[in-house]
Amino acid sequence: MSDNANIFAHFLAAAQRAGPKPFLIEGGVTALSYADLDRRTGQLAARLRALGGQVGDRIVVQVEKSPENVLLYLAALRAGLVYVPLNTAYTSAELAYFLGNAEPSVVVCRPADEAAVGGLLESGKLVTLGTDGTGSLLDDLPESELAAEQRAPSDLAAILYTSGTTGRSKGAMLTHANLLSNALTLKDLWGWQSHDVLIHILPIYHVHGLFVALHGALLSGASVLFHRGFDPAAVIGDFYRASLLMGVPTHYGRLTSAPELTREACSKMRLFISGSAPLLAEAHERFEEKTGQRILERYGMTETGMITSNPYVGGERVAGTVGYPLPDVEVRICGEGGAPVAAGEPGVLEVSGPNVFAGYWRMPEKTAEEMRPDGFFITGDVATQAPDGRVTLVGRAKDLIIAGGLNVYPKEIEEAIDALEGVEESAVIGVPHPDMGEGVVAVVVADKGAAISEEGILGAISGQLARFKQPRRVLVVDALPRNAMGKVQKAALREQYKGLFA
Ligand code: MLC
Ligand code: AMP
Repeated sequence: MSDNANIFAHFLAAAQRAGPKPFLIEGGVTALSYADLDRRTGQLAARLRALGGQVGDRIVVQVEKSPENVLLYLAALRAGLVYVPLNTAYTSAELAYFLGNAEPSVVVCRPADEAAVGGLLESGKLVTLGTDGTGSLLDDLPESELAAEQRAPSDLAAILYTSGTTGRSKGAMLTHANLLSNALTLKDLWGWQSHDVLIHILPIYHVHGLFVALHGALLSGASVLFHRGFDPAAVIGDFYRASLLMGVPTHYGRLTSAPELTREACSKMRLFISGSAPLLAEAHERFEEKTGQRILERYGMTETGMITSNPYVGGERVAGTVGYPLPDVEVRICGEGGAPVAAGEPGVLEVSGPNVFAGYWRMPEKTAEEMRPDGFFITGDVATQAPDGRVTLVGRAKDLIIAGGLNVYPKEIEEAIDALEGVEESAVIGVPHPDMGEGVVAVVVADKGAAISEEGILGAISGQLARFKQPRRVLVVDALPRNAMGKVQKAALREQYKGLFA
C-alpha cells in the first residue's frame, strides 16, 4: 500500500493490481478500465492545473452523473484540489451562495447552465461537462499527465455542503485521512474483494454514492455497474452479474414492490447495504421475505463518514438498529450538557475517530458549537446503546427531515415561506411518506386579511429552493399550536398530519 496520504495514490495502487479489468461498466460496455485510470486522470489533472487549479484550491462541480464525472473527482484528488460537489437539483439562487462561500478557482457546470452560472461567478474559470463525454472541460486535454501528488493526511480532499438547523449551509471539510481511514475500515468490514461487482445507483454528490460506494470499489479493484438513474427493473436485471448494492430506504422500498424481485434474481448477490435514512423494520422484513437476504444497515453523516454498521459476518443484522461503532470509531451517548447518560438511556450520539471532519469551511464558530473540547462531534441524532455496544437511533435532537435519503432543514423552508407577502408565519414538518420515508409539509398562517393559497406559495418558492426541499403539501391554517412558552409545537402538528400521505 502506498505511503502517500493522498487517497488517490491508494486507488492508483489498486488499479495497477487490477490490470485490464473494467472499473466502470455501463449498459454492458466498459466505460473506464482500471488500466486507463492512471492516464485518464493524469491528463484531466493536468487540464485542471492548466485551468488555474492549484493545490488547496476549490473546484465546484454541479453536473449530471457520468463516467467523466467520476474521472473529474479522481483527477481533482490527484491534483490536490478540494472537490466541492453540488446536488444537481440546486437552483441558481442556492448555487450563488455556494460559489461565494467556496471561492473556487475552477467551476464545472452542465452545458445548458453555462450562461447562468457564468453570471454568478466573481472569479475562477468556468468549464462545462455534458452527459456523453462532451463539454469544454474535455477540450484541449494535455498529452502530458500530472503525476499523483504527495499529500499530507490533514490536507483537504473535499468540502461537502450540509445545511444546518440555523443559518446558511456549512461546508464540511474532509481530509484525505478522513476519507482514507473510513474507506479502509469499510473495505475490511464488508469483505470487499477484487471480484466484487457493485451496482451503483446513487448520486455522486453525497457521501453515500461518492465515498462509501466508489471508494470501496476503487480500493479493492472491483467493478462497478454504473446506473445514472434508478430503474428498479434494470437494477434487478443486473443482480445476476453483481455482488453488492448500496441504497437508501426509498430504493429498497421500490425494489421490494417490483414484480421482478425474487429469491432467484438475488441468488448471486452477497450483500445489500442501506443507509442515509431510517430503514423501517417492516421494510427490512418485507425485503427478506421476498429475497431471503437480510439488508445490512449502517449509519453515517457528511461530517463523519460512516459511524456504525451492522455486522457483515460474526453477528446478527438486527432490523431497526444501526449496529456497532466501526473499529476505529468511538461513540458515546450524552445529555445536552455533554455528560454521558445512564446506560441504555436515550441521548445525543457523539463521535470521535479518524473519520471526523476538520471543521466547517471558514466557520470556526459553527465548528466550535458542534465539537466538544475533547474532539467528539455532536451528531444531533438521538440514540440508545445496548451493553454490547449496539446502537439504535430513536430520534433527532435537530430539526431535520430526511426525504428519499436527502436532508431538508425546515428552518430554510420556513424562512423562504415567511418572507412571502401575505404570510404571517409557517411551520415545516416531515410526516410519514410511503415512498420517501418522510414528506415535507408546510403549515402556514396568513397575515390578517391576506389571501394566500397552496398553489401561490409553491409557485413563489419554486425558483428559490431545490425541488426535493419544496413541500409536497402546503396547508393554510388559522393558527399554529403553541406551548405555554409560546414555542410552536411541531410534535402536535406531526401527529395531526401523520396520515396526510397514507
Ligand atoms: C426526487 N424528488 C424528491 C427526492 N428525489 N423529493 C423529495 N425527496 C427526494 N429525495 C422529487 C423529484 O424532483 C420529482 O419531483 C418527484 O420527487 C418524483 O421523483 P422520482 O422520479 O420519483 O425520484 P427519483 O429521481 O427516482 O429519485 C428518488 C431517489 C433519489 C430516492 C432515487 O432521491 C435519490 O437518489 N436519493 C438518494 C439520495 C442520497 O444519495 N442520499 C445520501 C446522502 S449522504 P417532480 O415534482 O418534478 O415530479 C448521507 C450520509 C449517509 O445521508 O449516511 O449516507
Ligand atoms: P447528511 O448530513 O446528509 O450526511 O445526513 C446524515 C444524517 O442522516 C444523520 O445525522 C442521520 O440523521 C441520518 N442517517 C444516516 N444513516 C441513517 C440510518 N441508517 N438510519 C437513520 N438515519 C440515518
